[in-house]
Amino acid sequence: MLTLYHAPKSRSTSILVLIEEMGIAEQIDVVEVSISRQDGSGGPDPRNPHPEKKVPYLIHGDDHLRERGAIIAYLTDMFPEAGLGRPVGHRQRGAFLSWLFYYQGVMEPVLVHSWAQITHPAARATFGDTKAMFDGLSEALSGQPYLLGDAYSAVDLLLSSPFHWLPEAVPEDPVIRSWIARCAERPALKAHA
Ligand SMILES: N[C@@H](CCC(=O)N[C@@H](CS)C(=O)NCC(=O)O)C(=O)O
Repeated sequence: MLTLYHAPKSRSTSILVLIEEMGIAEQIDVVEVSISRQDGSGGPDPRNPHPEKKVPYLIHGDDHLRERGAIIAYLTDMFPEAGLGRPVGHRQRGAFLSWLFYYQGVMEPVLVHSWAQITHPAARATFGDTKAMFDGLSEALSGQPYLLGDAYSAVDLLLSSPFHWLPEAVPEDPVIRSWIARCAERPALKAHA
């Protein structure tokens, strides 16, 4: 059995949406926990096994996973028949992993720095800026509806996720706007909005 630690209106909602998209809800026990919120509300939940009391956190037997990208790779590998991932041996395995890691390692830091109005030459040299990030997304999406081509996948779910909650972060670029709108139409996302 798999157990997901989740807090409403947090990043772990992306994993609930993924679970619904994949049709694997019956195989995952969801435990709702409290977390410390940026407005000072909430607080760490002693029942949450995450080492920093964050969500999402996934437990499978003795194995523990943190970070949405890792959890997404794990679940899509474990249930390949759901079609949301790109298993080992698939011709798009590298592109799939690259987008997941790009989100965690570059895109989210760039978005958080921009939202918090933090600029520093070292951050810029390491992560680039919002223009480079949006130009890259726009290029990847020009001529195709989703990041990996014609089919929606878990990378669309993860990379579009911040824009559903932070509309002010959505750029003017029509290619990116229409991709976000397509992703927002997914019934699984609407069910957890
Ligand atoms: N990089 C992590 C971020 C996890 C994270 O920061 N989650 C927030 C909720 S949106 C949290 O649990 N905050 C509570 C805390 O920091 O104590 C991921 O994408 O999974």
